Amino acid sequence: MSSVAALAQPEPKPYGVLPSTRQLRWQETEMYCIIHFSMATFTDKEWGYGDEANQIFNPAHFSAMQILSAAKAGGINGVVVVAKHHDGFCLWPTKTTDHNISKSPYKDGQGDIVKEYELAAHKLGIKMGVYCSPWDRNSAIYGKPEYVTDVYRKQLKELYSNYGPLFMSWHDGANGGDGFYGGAREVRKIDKSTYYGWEDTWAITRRMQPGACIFGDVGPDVRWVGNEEGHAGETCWETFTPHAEVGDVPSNGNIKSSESVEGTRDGKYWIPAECDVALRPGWFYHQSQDGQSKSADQLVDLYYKSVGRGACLDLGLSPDKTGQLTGEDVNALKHFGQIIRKTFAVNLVHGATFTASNVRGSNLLKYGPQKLADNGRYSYWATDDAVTSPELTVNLHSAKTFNVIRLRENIKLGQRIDSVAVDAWRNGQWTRIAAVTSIGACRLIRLPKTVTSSKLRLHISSPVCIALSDFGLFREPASVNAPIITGDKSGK
Ligand code: FUL
Repeated sequence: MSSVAALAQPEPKPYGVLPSTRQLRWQETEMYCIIHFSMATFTDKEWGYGDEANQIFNPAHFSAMQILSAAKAGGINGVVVVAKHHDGFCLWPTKTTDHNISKSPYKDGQGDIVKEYELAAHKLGIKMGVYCSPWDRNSAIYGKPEYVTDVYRKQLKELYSNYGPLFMSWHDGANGGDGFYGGAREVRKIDKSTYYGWEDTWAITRRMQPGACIFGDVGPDVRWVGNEEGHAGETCWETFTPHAEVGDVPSNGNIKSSESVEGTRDGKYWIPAECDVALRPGWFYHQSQDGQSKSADQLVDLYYKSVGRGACLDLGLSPDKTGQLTGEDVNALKHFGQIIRKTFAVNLVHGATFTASNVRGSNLLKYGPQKLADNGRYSYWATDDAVTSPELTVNLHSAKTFNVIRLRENIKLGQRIDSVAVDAWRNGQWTRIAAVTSIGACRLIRLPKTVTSSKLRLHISSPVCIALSDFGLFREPASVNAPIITGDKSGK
């Protein structure tokens, strides 16, 4: 059986719902960070009440460059700036409220932290996104329709107008409760299904930032994975049919989030998962949590459980009161990035021969190179239309030692594959070394120990012919379990 370049062959027909170009771009981002640095950093809280004096906000050494350089060293390709958290304090000079940076001592009221992030991100080649909390514990009119139309949506419009093209607009599900509310100091409950008028809000995002993926509990572009621990389900589908927790209409804050972890096989919409998790115990910096940041090893584990399950990893970073990441955090990121880069530097499949061995009369067709979104890194292999459960043999031509297997589908043609089992030829026989369900954009299988073999066999099961864009074998560096040494903030 030979593999043939099949440029003249018609491409396989797409299957089910498909990703948009903006979703493909988001998928290629793989890892980004969300940065919580605001009033709550100075009040040592996770959720500010909204009554904070603007004078409190005055970081002496804020450096978007220090923060984003450390993120980049960690392999992070995008940033979601928390421009306003639940306390309502805006990190840009907004016209919508006095609770903002222009009324603080920072740079004598001339500062704009969102702009500083944008400029640093641009210099470093990192994508820029924003989070503007819909819940606002400072606003006197929170709970009234005018808050949505005259405050929240105007804030979004300011953010969408002044900070370049955004790759994400992040919409939180935390909704209403007690707060300052202009001095009322009371509990305000809103109807989370209807109050924010998400359809109208998201129409603004689409109009002003057409390239931005909208994140929310229900997507519509990217779904919350249903936990803040940074992992997707062992099986995780890119497609999803959300259901409401209460009533019939699912919305941000009203969703059966237990279903988000795995998504839905053949779901109604293409809404892949984002796995968010903070590097430190809290989203904001707290001195009492120094020494408790996740280690590089823990981050590596989360990488396999998020990116390796077809999702993206959104890592929470928390600059301290000076306005920079601590040495401990900088080092964890640096070491994490080194491990990931080393692991995937050499693909041991290079030069291998692929054959579809059990399929009589069928060729394994190679199409490509195809553009996924921007990187153009995907050519792909497909079986004939009638061949839905092929067995692919990968001849490595010499013994290779590996402990990571990577599989990707050409998701431009939908999520087709149900499951893959992998056998290795060892001691004169086939031995099963892994079996997984759901592949999608990326599936990383981290084996419990290394395997040495010169030949592998994949059993693929799919309702339609397969379109596999990647099969890779890698070996993690020996230093994965090396201890983390805390260092200075420059990462030295
Ligand atoms: C949550 C918020 O309530 C947390 O404070 C944090 O911003 C996290 C990323 O999203 O829902």
